Amino acid sequence: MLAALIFDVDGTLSETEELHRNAFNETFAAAGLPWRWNRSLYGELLAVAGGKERLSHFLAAHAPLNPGKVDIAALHAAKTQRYAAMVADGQASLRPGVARLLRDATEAGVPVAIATTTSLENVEALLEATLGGDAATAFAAIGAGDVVPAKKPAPDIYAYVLHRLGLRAEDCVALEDSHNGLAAARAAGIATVVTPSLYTRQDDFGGALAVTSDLGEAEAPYHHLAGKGDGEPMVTIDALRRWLA
Ligand code: XBP
Ligand code: MG
Repeated sequence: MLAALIFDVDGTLSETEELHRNAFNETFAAAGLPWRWNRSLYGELLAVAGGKERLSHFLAAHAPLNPGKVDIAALHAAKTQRYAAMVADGQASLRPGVARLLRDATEAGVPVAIATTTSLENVEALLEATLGGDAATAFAAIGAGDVVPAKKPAPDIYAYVLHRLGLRAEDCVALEDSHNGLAAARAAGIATVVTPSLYTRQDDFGGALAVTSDLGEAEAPYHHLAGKGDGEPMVTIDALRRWLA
């Protein structure tokens, strides 16, 4: 039984975190704010999921300004505009095997869905730029951003998507790239395949159904890292059915 695939977005569909980081930094500069997030700091800040939540955390922990003087929602809205423009400009591409697995799912009649902490605006920009104008309509459910109050690692966004799909957790598979994402999916009861990304390679992926370098292509198989799928080339619908059984 494989009733649906539920994809994370940032780090899983695409290596987007450098674009998010650049969008934050450009937004700070345009607002005359002195902060610049380098890779090492951003790696630490990613422990807090969600851009607004990350900003609040940064202000509380690091920023020299009085947090009350910064309009986090307005700053984040400006960042979202910059990020979506970068994506529309072609600066993001899908990770190996993503388009193939999406096609595979469609051919097998397995619905696909999205569960992400980023905004719907950003998800639509990424899908349109990488898969074409109406790509979002191929997803049976999209759970994004603030539709739930508690972001990953809370299970809420996955519970929301399961509810929208009308499916049971044990019949679905989640695809994630981070410890926070894995924790969220697992807390919702969903078996999870992890493809670590730029900022998450050192994360703890204990409890994952499988951990592979990426989803794999026929001519460029994944590297198996843990769990199911050793000796196989790709994450496919057939493979997921076997791994879940
Ligand atoms: C991704 C995130 C997001 C992005 C920024 O987590 O944490 O916050 O970094 O996006 P996941 P926004 O892949 O687990 O969903 O600024 O739009 O929140
Ligand atoms: Mg992610």
